[in-house]
Amino acid sequence: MTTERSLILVKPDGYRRGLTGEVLRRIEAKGYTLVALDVTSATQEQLAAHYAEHEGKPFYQPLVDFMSSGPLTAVVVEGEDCIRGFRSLAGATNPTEAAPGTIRGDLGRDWGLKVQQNIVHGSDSPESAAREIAIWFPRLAS
Ligand code: RTP
Ligand code: MG
Repeated sequence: MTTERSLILVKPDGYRRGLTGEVLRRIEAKGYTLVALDVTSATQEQLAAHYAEHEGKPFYQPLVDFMSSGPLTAVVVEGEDCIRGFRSLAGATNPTEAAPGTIRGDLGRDWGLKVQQNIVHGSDSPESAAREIAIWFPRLAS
């Protein structure tokens, strides 16, 4: 077990629906520490860097448009195995398939749109976390 950091985004759907506090509550209730938090509007540069792995996929432009559609909250979380742990709290990417008890399973649903709007993002590996923290919180880059 290692103490590590993860980059979480409460996406614009979560912001619009007033679920930011609920997501933060679940993170804190799990025992993870909030290291940094910023309510912000993503720049095109941030989104291009953040979603570089998805460039060229059919959902890429709808995803960037969705992530540009309003404020989001970027959060750095710290804790033992919090990268895997938060992915577990978040649940499956598709909110219709996400298990009850997870953020996406309890709070997300399929709105029949061009891209899955699933409330949260969480880093998927230590390498992704370091890369994403540098995008959203340059002052914390390691
Ligand atoms: P995230 O990166 O946001 O934590 O989600 P993830 O790892 O579970 O999913 P990923 O495959 O990395 O996809 C990034 C985000 O793109 C949107 N997406 N929509 N077919 C679709 O409608 C579709 N596929 C992906 C979701 O918002 C997903 O979280
Ligand atoms: Mg991902």
